[in-house]
Amino acid sequence: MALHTRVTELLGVKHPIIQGGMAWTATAELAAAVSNGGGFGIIGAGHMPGHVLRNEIRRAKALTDLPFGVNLMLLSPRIDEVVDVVIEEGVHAVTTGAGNPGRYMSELKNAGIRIIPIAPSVAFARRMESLGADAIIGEGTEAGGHIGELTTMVLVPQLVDSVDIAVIAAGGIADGRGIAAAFALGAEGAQVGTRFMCAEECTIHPLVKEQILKARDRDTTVTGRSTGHPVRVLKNRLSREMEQLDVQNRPEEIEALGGGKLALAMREGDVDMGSLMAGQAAAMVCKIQPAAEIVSEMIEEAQTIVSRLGGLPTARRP
Ligand code: TUI
Repeated sequence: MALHTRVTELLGVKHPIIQGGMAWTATAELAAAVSNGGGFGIIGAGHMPGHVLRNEIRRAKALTDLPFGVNLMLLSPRIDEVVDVVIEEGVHAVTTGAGNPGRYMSELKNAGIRIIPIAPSVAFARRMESLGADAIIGEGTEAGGHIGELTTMVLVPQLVDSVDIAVIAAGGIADGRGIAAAFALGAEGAQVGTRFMCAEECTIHPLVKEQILKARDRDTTVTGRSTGHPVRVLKNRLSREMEQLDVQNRPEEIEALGGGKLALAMREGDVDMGSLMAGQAAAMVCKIQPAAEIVSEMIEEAQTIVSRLGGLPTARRP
């Protein structure tokens, strides 16, 4: 049974799997490999300056003829130049995270770029729909990196009941069971981050991949709650130091300690003092494999489950 939805239609892809736009992690190589595998690859712009992102987009174009996207990290001080580059280079769609993309929506839409904001709540999703979002990603607190409060299981069905645009589930999805569960909740696609960190084409440091493969169920924690920007990471020396500062309510020192630590982990491989942003599903990632194989394994497993359950649910609106 093909899993064709409004999301596969919107993104021009074979399978309803979107790769998470992970900063310092989702490079051109990974994005192109996911798109070549039939999913929707995404370059994570993170804090990149415009010229670096331009280069990544051009490299991805050289690696695939299929559509791919860019994740705009809205806390970036360089977000304005990043939006300009995305418009100049042209990508199929953007996802946005860590804030409100409202002020960029008309510019992006006028350039023909589809906009898929990440929403941590129903109110935010409704606001995005009214501003013209093409779909919405409901990201639960199981996800890695900067997170909201609600779980995927509770957030996604409420989004499905609250907006007319398609909902993509994210947070805690690392195998075909997660995809099937997302569909059962009414989602029309799934965003997968952590599992793609262990794709062969993912260029993060091998020592970080090793930490993900070793991770067990309770090995992530949330740091920085007192800063207003809670971040889920694999536990290490940095997360323990941050936890101390959190209980002492010293948010400025957490922000200072966190600066540059994602690159330290992902590029330098410092797994003690680097920020090992990853989701709870790290515990479910057990091998390094090509991105295309991750996509096909997850889809085949989801299809088997969906047919065993007797097909996809029909939309339920109150
Ligand atoms: O954005 C993410 N995950 C991220 S961003 C990131 S880089 C970073 N590094 C250090 C501190 C903070 C960020 C690492 N991981 N996921 C999507 C996401 N978006 N999660 C939560 C949100 C979000 C939060 C508030 C989206 C909108 C929002 O709206 C606030 C408002 O304006 O109402």
